[in-house]
Amino acid sequence: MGEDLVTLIAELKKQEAIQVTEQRLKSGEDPLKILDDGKKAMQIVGRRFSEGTYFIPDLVYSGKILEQVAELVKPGLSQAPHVGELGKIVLGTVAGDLHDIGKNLVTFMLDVNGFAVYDLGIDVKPQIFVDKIREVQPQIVGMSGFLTSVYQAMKDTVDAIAAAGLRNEVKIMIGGGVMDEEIRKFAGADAYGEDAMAAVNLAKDWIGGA
Ligand code: B1M
Repeated sequence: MGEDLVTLIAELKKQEAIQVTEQRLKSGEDPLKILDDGKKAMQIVGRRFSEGTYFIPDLVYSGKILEQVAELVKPGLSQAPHVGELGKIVLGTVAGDLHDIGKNLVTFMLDVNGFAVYDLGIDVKPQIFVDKIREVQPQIVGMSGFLTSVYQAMKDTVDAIAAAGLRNEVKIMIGGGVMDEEIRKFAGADAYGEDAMAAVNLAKDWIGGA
């Protein structure tokens, strides 16, 4: 099958990456494993960017490759019979952060697992979260963040939800490349999810779904 998917995405070989993805799907492989390889590849891309061998256009291009891979994989993940019945989740990438590939995967996985997801997009200011919570009254709020510079924005968002008197109405989960349990504590959120499936499992635990 030639080079593996992690290497192909990391080397920015779009056509080959798409071909290998199609072959792996055809052979019946678990789509989540393919997404996991995509994430590993992006870690390599990120490292090369930090080391100065890749530049912004490479980050952008790698993102486009992963988005296309994800589009191919998505149909294999969509098997939820009752979309939107388990509960409501308001979710977004916090203020100051424009990354959305990982957030979009989380939105997608929550959606196909039966949650109604209100995706607020990127660079979402705390007040926008608050307004949407008031409007749709979700059980869960999800915040994605991918930059160390947005730790404070995570905390500001939780604080704004509390100041609006809504903190006891929602469970809050955070996730994203540079997030972890320490940042969860700092921000005052209820849980940290490492990947999209962890987000789904947390949501099911909280809402009591299947
Ligand atoms: Co940027 N970027 N980027 N970037 N970028 C990172 C995040 C970085 C780690 C790269 C690096 O230097 N090593 C670094 C952050 C360093 C830091 O803060 N410590 C970085 C930087 C520095 C920047 C800029 C500042 C660069 C610059 O301009 N000088 C700039 C910031 C712009 C801004 O946001 N204000 C920037 C810009 C960009 C692009 C726009 C070019 C592009 C984003 C395109 C897009 O998202 N549409 C980009 C990309 C592609 C990356 C990397 C290479 C890949 C991100 C990605 O898509 N990963 C990234 C390196 C890396 O990730 N290691 C990097 C794949 C994705 C599937 O994984 O995002 O982790 P992930 O999502 C996972 C989990 O985290 C989890 O589930 C997802 C699916 O499994 N998850 C949750 C996500 N949200 C969750 C929420 C949950 C639960 C789980 O509950 C609610």
